[in-house]
Amino acid sequence: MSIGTVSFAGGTLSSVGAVNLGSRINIIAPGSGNPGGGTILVNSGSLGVGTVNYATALGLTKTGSGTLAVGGQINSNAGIVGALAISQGTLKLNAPAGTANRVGTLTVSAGVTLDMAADHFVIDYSAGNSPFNTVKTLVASGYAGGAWTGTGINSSTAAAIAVSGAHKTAVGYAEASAVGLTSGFGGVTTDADTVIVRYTLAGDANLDGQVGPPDFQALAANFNQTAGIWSGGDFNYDGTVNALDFNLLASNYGAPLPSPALCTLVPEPVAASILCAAALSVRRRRHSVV
Ligand SMILES: [Ca+2]
Ligand SMILES: [Ca+2]
Repeated sequence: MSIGTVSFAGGTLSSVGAVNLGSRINIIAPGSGNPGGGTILVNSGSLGVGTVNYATALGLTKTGSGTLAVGGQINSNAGIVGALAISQGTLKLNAPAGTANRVGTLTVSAGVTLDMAADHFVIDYSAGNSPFNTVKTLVASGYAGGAWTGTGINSSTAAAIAVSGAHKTAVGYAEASAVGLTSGFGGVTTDADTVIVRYTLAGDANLDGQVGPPDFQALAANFNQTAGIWSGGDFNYDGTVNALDFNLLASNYGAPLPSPALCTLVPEPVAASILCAAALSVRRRRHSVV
């Protein structure tokens, strides 16, 4: 069964089988007789939808143990910061390459999964209400020791590459202000009150999709610290910035960001001696400045 446009103005859309909503879901402003926003219940299997377009700050709630697979961008219109709550099961992202999903609030309940796949995600929060620590905890849970199969925020793309890829990928997170991304990211609005989450290479501290000198410098500046965050060099989410994180960074230094289709074609990592030479070169420059 395929359906075109569905507009949510309150209520529940329920599926127990395979359904594809080919176009988009509009989260429309509340009017007389409806509360705005709505719930998508997927009891089992997978429900596919196109874009999710917010025209109201009220939100979309995903319930049921099945998967809601979003095949387009989740985007709040300019000036709107819609809510997304995943209360049960899994919500899987799949926005077009280079475009970010954007919401105002994200709620992922315990034991529930946001599958980032290879996406970018922006939470444009209200001042003083940063979800940074919540996102940090959710991503650490999804990491699952490197398998990327945990609940919380994980990535099925990173999970596939964890099995066979030469260059490990990850879900990085940062306050936009910490990585200089306060004037837009992935084609959507960002500002100083924004948390950015993206699929990228392990070691990409500044979330630019590459592992290079700025990432090494972030790690070096925080080495041996025990309150580690991704943008400060904690690439295995254990809270400490140490050699384990350096090894993740070094194995991806200068590498391209792989996709699942490419991971089996990517050659073995660049020789460790070259990586270390590059890293040490950066370190020497830093020390010479200091
Ligand atoms: Ca980087
Ligand atoms: Ca670490």
